[in-house]
Amino acid sequence: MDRRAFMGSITAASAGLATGASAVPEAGRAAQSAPGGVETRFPGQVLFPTDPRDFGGGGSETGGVNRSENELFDCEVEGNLPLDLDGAFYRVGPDPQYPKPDRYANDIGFDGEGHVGVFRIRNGHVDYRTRYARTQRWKAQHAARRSLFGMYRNPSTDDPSVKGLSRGTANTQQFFHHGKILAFKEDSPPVAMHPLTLETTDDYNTYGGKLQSLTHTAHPKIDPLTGDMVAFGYEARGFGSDDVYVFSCDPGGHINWEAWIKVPYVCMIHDFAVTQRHVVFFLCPLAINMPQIHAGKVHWAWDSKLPSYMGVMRRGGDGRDLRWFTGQQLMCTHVMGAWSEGDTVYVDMDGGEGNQFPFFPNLREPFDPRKAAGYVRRFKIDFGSARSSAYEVRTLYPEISGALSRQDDRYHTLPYRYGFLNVFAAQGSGWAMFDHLQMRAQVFSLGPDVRLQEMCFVPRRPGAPEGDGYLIGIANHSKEHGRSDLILVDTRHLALGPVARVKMPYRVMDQVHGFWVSGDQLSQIQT
Ligand code: V55
Ligand code: FE
Repeated sequence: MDRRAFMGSITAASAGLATGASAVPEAGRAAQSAPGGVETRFPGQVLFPTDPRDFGGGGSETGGVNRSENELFDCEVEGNLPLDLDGAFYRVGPDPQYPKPDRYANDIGFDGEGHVGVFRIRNGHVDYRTRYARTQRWKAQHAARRSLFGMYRNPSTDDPSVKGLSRGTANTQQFFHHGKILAFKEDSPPVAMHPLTLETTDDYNTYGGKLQSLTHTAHPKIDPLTGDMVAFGYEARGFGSDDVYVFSCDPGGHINWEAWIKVPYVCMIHDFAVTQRHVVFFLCPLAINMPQIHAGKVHWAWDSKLPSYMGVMRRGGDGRDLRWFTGQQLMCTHVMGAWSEGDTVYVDMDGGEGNQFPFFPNLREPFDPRKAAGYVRRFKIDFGSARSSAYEVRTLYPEISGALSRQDDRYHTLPYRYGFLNVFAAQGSGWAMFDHLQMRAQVFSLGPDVRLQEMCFVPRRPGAPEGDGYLIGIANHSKEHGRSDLILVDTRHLALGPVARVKMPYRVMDQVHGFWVSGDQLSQIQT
């Protein structure tokens, strides 16, 4: 998803985007959703609403949707794309397949169908391809030529014909593991895709039938020492369940550890932290809200009476040693890095002091954009002390606000030095690089006319030291007809600007997250 939809809400102090979707009268919306007059519409007519707050709002004209599966062989490249750079940059985001019926037109952007794009980079050449994930949902809607699934994570709003199908959109993040691209949505098992063709090979990937959970996080971690992928699912035994399933899967795709735990209350657990010794879950008051769900609205609401928790358990154990630690109320979404020193656990996440997602209504107080501003927070949890029941947390770089934390992904589970954050400032979006050893921050930006999507770190070459390489990501021009560039910046010379630009002739599909896969890994794939 584009910054406008994802982060505009977080940073926009002004009215418009900060209005919770459900706060807008639906009658007013329906009228706006049919430009040119309602009488020209027939049931199932493909026409997206004009109001940018609506699902697919703005349609193809103003970038509310893309919907176009693209291929571009040998993209134009400006500058010096390193000839030894070999790998693929994957991206995924929600891209509404069909407009919702009027009564669900105020559904949120997070409910769009997952559209995956890949830039394959090798020998100075770049080939681009995108495909929708052929989810069960996508296929049913494609056959019906209309939307069949209602509101975000609210199955009671679905067309009766889709009962029993996965609601998963595969729209949030993708990982490469055991030879597959797995495209994730946290309410469902992933979709498996061929890494080069992006053909969907499994619309409901359960690791050979062994996955016990009905859900699967979009933010697994890969242990660089073993190659195991550690993941979890929350609401794991079905809608609203307080069960969490934690597991790991070996490089062959076989589940080799699993445990079940319970949460103190059901809330969005978007990311988690994994160290060599521990698994950590962050809970924040974005909680399931049954009255809202019964009213045909979205799954979550912000209830500031609920505490934030860090839950810590031993990795590889049975989960019975899980303990919950409380502290300052925060909404943290993404983990930058995490490590353990003995039984002390450190977790770095970006987060704000209040709700960061205004499209999930606040139950008790108005949405406060100042509290939504995200900063890097370092949590310290003393799992070794039986008496400790609180986490400590401090803000690391109070001068830099942003979201979508990343690190050099080869340092998942390990002590790490370099972190990255996507910055949203009036003078332009940026990519921040933090050196936690020197507590130094640098910010890369292309000015106010270019919006940067989430970046991803690319090692300079296999085995390069931590943080030595490039940041890769999409830059959308507000001029040049909204065209996109894929840009590559050297982490040693952020101030020198992009090393190379892949000049796209159009605006590419929007993303939530991106993922880099090295050429070494791809060379094992059959075409
Ligand atoms: C997030 C994104 C989602 C979602 C839940 O931070 C959380 C983000 C794109 O979908 O369903
Ligand atoms: Fe995420």
